[in-house]
Amino acid sequence: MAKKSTEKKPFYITTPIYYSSGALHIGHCYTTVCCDAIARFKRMDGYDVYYLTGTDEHGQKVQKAAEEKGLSPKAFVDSLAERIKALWERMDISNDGFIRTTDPEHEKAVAEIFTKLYEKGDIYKSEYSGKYCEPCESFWTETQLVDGKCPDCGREVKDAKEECYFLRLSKYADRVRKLLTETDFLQPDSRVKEMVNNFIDKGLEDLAVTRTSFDWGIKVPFDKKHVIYVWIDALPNYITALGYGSKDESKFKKYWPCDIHVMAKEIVRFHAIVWPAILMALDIPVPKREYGHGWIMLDGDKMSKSKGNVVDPFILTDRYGVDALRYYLLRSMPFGDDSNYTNELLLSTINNDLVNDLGNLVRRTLAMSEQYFSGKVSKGELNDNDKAFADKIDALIKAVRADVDKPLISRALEKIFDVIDGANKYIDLNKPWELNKNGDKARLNTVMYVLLEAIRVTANLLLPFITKYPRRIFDGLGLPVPVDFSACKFGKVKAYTTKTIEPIMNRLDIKKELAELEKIAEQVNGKKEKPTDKKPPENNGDKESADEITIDEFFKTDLRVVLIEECVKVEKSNKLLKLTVFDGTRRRTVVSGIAHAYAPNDLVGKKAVLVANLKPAKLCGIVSEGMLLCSTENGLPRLIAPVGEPGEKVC
Ligand code: ME8
Repeated sequence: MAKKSTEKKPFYITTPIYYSSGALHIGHCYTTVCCDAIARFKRMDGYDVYYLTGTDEHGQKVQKAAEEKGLSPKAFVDSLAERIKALWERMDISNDGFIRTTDPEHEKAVAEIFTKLYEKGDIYKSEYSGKYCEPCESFWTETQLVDGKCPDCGREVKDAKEECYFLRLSKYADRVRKLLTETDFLQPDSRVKEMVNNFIDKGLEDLAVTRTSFDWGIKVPFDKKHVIYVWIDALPNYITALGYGSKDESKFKKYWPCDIHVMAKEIVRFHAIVWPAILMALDIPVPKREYGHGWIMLDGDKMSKSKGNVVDPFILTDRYGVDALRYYLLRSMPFGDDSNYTNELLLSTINNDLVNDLGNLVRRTLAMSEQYFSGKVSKGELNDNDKAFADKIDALIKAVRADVDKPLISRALEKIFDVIDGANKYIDLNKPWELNKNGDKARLNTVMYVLLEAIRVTANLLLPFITKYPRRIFDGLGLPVPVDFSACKFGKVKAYTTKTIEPIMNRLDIKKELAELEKIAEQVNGKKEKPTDKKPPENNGDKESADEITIDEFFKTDLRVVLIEECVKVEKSNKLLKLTVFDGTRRRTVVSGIAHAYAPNDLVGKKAVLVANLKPAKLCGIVSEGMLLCSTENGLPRLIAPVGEPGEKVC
C-alpha cells in the first residue's frame, strides 16, 4: 500500500500500443483489461496511477491494410483509433493517456531520439541482407529462423536486401544480459530463459532500424529516403506519452521509470532487449518491470488479426455485458500461460461464478434481509464459527494485494470467490429460514450481518476487476461505493439498511446460447463449409441454380432511400438504436443493432437504405418497421449511404 502522505506514490502501467491494422479482438482486451484491473486496484490502494494505452499507426502493415480498404493511411488510422477508443469505453477501461504514434509530439520526439542515437554513434548506416517477416516487420538472419520461418510468429519470411541504418544492439548485450539475469526486470521467469537462450546467447546482432520500401512512417530527419522502423517509432511511446522531449517533461519526471509494461510473449523480445538498449543508449533508466503473459488461443491457434480467427468483444459484451467479459478474461487465464477460448468456457464461467456464486449470494442475502428485518440488520454477537469466517474475510485484502502486485490476477479473483463460496456455504450451514421459523431473531440478525459484511468486503475488492455489478451491490447495501480499501475489514459497518437490486444476470441456457453464438459467427464470418461429398453445381448458363433468384424475386424486396430524423439508444440494450426515418411519405420507427458502431447523434441527418416491406418485428418491446442495410468494416456494421431523396427506390 502507498504511504499515507499528501504526496501519493506514482505508479505507471502500460499496455502495448496496438497496431491500427484492423479491429481489435478479445486478445487485446485481455491485456488492456488486466492492466485496467491493476491500475484501478493501485488507485484504490493509494497510488497516483498513470495508465497508458494507445495505437501503433505507422509501418508497412498499416499502409497495406489502408490500401486494401482504398483509404489513405491517415484516414484509415483515424477511423480505427476512434473504434479502438470506443472499445475501451465499452470495456470500462480507465486509461489516463491514449497515445497515437501519428501524434505530432510523438513524431517529433522520435525523430529527435533517432538523431541523438545517430550522433552518439549508436545508430549507423550500412546495408541489410537477410530475411524479412512482413507481418512482424522484422528482419532476421538465417540462424535466427526456426524451421526456416519467423521465430516470433512462425510465418514464412522473404529475402530482403536494402541500405539501412542499424542500432548498435551488440554494444549493450552485456548490460541487457545482466538486467535479465540478475534482476527481476522480466517476468515470468520462463520469458527470461527464452530471451537469453534464443537471442543473447546466440549473439545479439545489431538491429536494422530503417526501411526504404514504403513511406508511411516517421522520416529519418537527416536522410528522408529512410523511414524509421515501426518498432523504433513505437517503443518510445512509453516516454513520449509522458512528454519526454517536449517543453513539459513534468509527467516524465514524475512517472518514469515505468512500474510495469504488460504485453504478450511474442513482443517480449522488443520490450526486454531492444527497449532497454535504447534507454541505456539515451541514458534513461530502464522500466522497473515487464510482464510477458500468454496468448488467448482459438482452436489451438493464437487468436490474431492477421489470421482472422478472432472473437469480437462488442458482440460478447452486447449479449452478456461488460462485467461478464472482464471477469472471464481475468479469471480464466492463468496469467503467464496460454489459454484456449471457447464459448462453452465463457458461458459456464458466467453461470458458475457470476450467476450461481456471486449473484445468488447477493440475491438470497438481500431478499432475506428484506423479508426478515425489512432491510435493517445490525452488528450482533459472533460465535466461533462466525469469528473464523470473519478472520478469513479480514485476511483477504492482504492476499489479493500480494497477487495483484505479482501480477497474478486470476489467483486474486480465485481468493475473492473463495470467500464468496464460503458465504454461500455459511448460509447453508446456518439455515436462516430455520432460525426465522424458530423465532431466533438475535441469531438470525447476526447471521445476516455476517453475510452482509462478507458481501460488502468482497464487492469492495471486486471493484477494480468488474466495474458495474459491485457498484449495484453497494446500492443494495445502502452504502456509498468505496473509493479505497480502507473498509475491507469485518465489522467496519455497524448497521445496514438494505434493499433488493436487479440481478447481475439470469442464468444462461448454455445450449441455446451456444447455438446463438454460432449463428452470429456465421453472420459475421460467413457460414463455415462443412465437408461434403456433393460436387458443386455446374453452371451451365441457362439452368437456374437453387441459390440464384430471378429479377422478379429480387424486386419483391422494396429497398428505399430514407432520411434518419431522430435516433436514441434503446434503454437496457447495449446494441440497439431506435431510429425515426422518413421514407418519402411517412415516418417509421426502425430498431437497428448498430449501437456499438454509431453514437445516436452521428446518424441524425444521414441517409440510409431501408428494407421497406419487411414484416414488422418487436425488438426490446419496440415495433420495428423495416431494416436498415449495412455492410461491415473491421467487424463493425456501417450503414450503406445512398444518394437520392427519401422515398426513392434502390435497385
Ligand atoms: O504487437 N492473446 O501490436 P498488436 C493475448 N504494435 N494477448 C493478445 C493476443 C492474444 N491472442 N493478441 C493480441 C503490436 N494480444 C505492436 C506493439 S508496443 C510498443 C507495440 C495483445 O496489435 C498482447 O498484449 O499486434 C500482444 O502483445 C498485443 O496485443 C499485440 O498487439
